Amino acid sequence: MNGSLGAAELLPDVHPAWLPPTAFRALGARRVRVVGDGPIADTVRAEALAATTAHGGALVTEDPELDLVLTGPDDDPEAFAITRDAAGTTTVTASGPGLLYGFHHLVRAGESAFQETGEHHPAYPVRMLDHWDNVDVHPVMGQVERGYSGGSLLYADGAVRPDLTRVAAYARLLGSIGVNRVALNNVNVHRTEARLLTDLLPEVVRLAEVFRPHGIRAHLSVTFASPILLGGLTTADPLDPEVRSWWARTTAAVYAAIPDFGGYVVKADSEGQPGPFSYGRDHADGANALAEALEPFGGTVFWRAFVYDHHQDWRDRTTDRARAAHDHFTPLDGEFADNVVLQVKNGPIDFQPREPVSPVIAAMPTTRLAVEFQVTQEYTGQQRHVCYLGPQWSEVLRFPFGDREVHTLAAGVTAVSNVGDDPFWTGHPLAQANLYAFGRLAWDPTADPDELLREWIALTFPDPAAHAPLHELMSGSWRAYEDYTAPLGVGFMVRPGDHYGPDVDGYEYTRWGTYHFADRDGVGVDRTRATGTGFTGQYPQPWREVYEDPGTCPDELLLFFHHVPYGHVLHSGKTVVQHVYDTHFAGVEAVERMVTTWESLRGKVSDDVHERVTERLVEQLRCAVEWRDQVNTYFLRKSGVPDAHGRTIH
Ligand code: GCW
Repeated sequence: MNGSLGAAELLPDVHPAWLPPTAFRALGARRVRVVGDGPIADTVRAEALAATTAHGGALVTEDPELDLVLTGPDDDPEAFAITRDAAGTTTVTASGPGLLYGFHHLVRAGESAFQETGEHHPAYPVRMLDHWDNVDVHPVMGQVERGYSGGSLLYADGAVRPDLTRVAAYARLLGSIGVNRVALNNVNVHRTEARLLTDLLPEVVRLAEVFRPHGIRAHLSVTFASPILLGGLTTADPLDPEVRSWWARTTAAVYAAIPDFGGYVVKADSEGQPGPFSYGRDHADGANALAEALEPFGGTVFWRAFVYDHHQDWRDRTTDRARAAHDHFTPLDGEFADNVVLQVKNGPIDFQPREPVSPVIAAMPTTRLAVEFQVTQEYTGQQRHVCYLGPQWSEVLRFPFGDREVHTLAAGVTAVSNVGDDPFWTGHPLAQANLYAFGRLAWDPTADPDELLREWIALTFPDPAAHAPLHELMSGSWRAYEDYTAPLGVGFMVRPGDHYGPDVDGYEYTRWGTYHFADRDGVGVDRTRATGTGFTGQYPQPWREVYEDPGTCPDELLLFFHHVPYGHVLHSGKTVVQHVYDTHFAGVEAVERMVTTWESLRGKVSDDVHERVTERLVEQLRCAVEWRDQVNTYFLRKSGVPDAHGRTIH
């Protein structure tokens, strides 16, 4: 089938997410005309037809109340304009996917949007989701690396699924929030997946066809060793002419099959993946070789900055994983080709619930950067816990480096997807909000994440009686998660391997570079210039000073930057150890309130959703209690300082 799945074709056994028929209420009673041809216009037409059929409107060819018009080509096919004439007709014009975005803007904003006039543009051309899906089931990581929503949506039985109906429904959801690029396979590229670039390319063609009608371009994660692995060459040296010509030929074949192919995602010299270092070359040499092959076709290389020493010795206090991306990449600023985007994780270490913003983002003014977020909740409860991450991403995007907020320094945003073949898409039905908020923030990084949460709730849950309680349950859920897990930005007190649940010392003596250094006197990582690893020096003013001094460092990041005694007094007036106790009790209490609130929603949300979330909340509460007790007991035993309120610590 092709990808134009309209709302009328809702899949019976799949949750409609934020596009149930009721979401189209505002639009549906109108007489709607869609003018234009091609895949985007067809998608909009299918949507409009479904919406009007369900709500008593009609698809018309003349006298429309809503006119959706695909114009001739112009330079911003993703933008749309809304006008209103004296007769009361609202017209949306766009020259490409903007028509779809305009349509969904009206759906979301409801009646008021029909009165407005104006132009809308996405903040960036790059609004991308990366799938860490493997074609084959990996012996350790399973089919989706860090996937918490069942198997892969894209692949089954060692190939792209024969029936792509659900992929089309997914593409429809992404198109509705403005996501315009997907990478189709894991950045850790294993043997079978490497071949998506060559002999398995016809499979990729099928996927690209399904995404195209929703304005979404397909990308592949490729292994840097492809010329050896797939091309039979003896080297993958990026400066070798044969290697370059192999990439050129291979890439030309990809474009012959998929003319709107987006480009490559590359994890090189990172966690065991091959890269240019083997040949004495640097990351710019590596990225530029692939960029050269993609350039004639308008393709982009997404080169990841997640590079660090993953064989560190815990005894070595001079190596600091937080420093690694900046140390590796900032000397290369200005050396990357124009069609390279450096993909930088939002924090300097690894998607922890709380990290400072990566200093790399401020340090490469002549490189195109994309901020990478993790929608899949690897370190934030693995879709068993409610954890609405919109506020975290918003804080990052709005973080000021001098007079520029992060979103103005970036050329785009990317994120690791959280969907799978689960009937609710995301395992935890409320984790759909993260996917939604990511897309909406990628379109407008200045949007208020709390408003986006309200928007998602209103679209997803038809009964208004559910809206306020749901908002209350979810809006503070990231803070609650932060409260009952690793304190004050120190991070990584998770179980090694699967990264779920507490294990305070689990990573303390490993090779991964993620330590907290707790002893009987204190805890935290000294990353100061004065006495520590010097990481604070990677920040521009004022942050290099703000973070350097425990007196000015924000409480929530104190242990990321400083090793302090347990009696150190925070800005909040509490000692560090009392803060640990208090937040851990408070975090569990917050989850208990979530349970009660959710219970009150029985009958106000559909039974299947109620049942699934109830099941997950039982686990969240169990796990939060485990976190509270292990962390509190650990610090009581280390410090010997009793809880000021005499609560039970085991
Ligand atoms: O957070 C880590 C994950 C790895 C992942 C890596 C990365 C795909 O634990 O599973 O590998 O990040 O971002 O490359």
